[in-house]
Amino acid sequence: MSLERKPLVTHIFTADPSAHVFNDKIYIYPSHDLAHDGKDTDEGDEYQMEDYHVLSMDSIEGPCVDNGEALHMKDVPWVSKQMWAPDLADKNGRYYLIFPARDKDGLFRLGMAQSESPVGPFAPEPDYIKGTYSIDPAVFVDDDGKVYVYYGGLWGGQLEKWKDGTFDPEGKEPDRDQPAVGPMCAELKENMKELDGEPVHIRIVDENGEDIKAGDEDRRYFEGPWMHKYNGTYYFSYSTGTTHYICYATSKDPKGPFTYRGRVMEPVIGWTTHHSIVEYHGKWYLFYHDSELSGGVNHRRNVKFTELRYDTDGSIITIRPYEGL
Ligand code: FUB
Repeated sequence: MSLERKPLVTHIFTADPSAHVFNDKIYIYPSHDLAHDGKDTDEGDEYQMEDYHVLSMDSIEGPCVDNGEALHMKDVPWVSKQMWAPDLADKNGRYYLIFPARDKDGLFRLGMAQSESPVGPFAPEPDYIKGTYSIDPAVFVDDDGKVYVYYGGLWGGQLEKWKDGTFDPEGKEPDRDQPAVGPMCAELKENMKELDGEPVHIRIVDENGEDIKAGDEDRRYFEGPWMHKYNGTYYFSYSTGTTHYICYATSKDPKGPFTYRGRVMEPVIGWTTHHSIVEYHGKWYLFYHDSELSGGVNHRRNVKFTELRYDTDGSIITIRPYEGL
């Protein structure tokens, strides 16, 4: 029986799935939600994750296997709490897990840990990647071998507090008629442990080339970036946070600007929506989460997948996650 649109595992809560294919198997790198009774806040205090488990599937039919704990925050010297949405890249025969967490000063940073196996265990670097901040890293290895990391999230993810590259605890989103805060993009060096040059803000523009505005909550970037390439075009997809959509924008350049194209998926059960897109055996799949398993508790989520289809003009056909179920 297919697992499509069903929780992939039910023995733990999982979220923020980053899916990849290695050696013909599907590997999923999720957050591991903890089942506490704490209250929701705008800062995301309810997302108290402490470790990572890697899930895998021998085929899209399933079953989905939990390969156990792959990294715990007690083994990462710079982390104080909240290991949020991770991603992974393979490079030169090794597997690099990139993850956000709060450092000892309470600032979100991005860290790296590596392994010779896609399921870990992962050996962390002693310090976070210099020059990084905020959350939700998504790594994209381009056809020419260049490695890009897209990242950033508003509110709990602190992105709006870093507008000029230094941390301002009072930093706010721009006025509603001003360009929205863009996600970040940085290149990684060959060693996968350092940024190669200064990170840049990614611009998301409308069909007239005008920046999407901060008040345009149906379309502006909030968190949860993903990059994939389809027919030579770069597709940048992301969550709009407060309006709970997954949207996408396209470009011929991995650093944009990206032109807004539409919605990948309508809202799911639960406040957050977070996804990845991967090709497997000639079909495309959206991995995502909702809070079905917990009956709607925002911080007790479960990962799922469904097929993603393109129209003939390359646009993504919007997924309505509960239609036909
Ligand atoms: O899982 C914690 C946070 O919730 C992630 O970083 C966001 O993308 C949202 O899914």
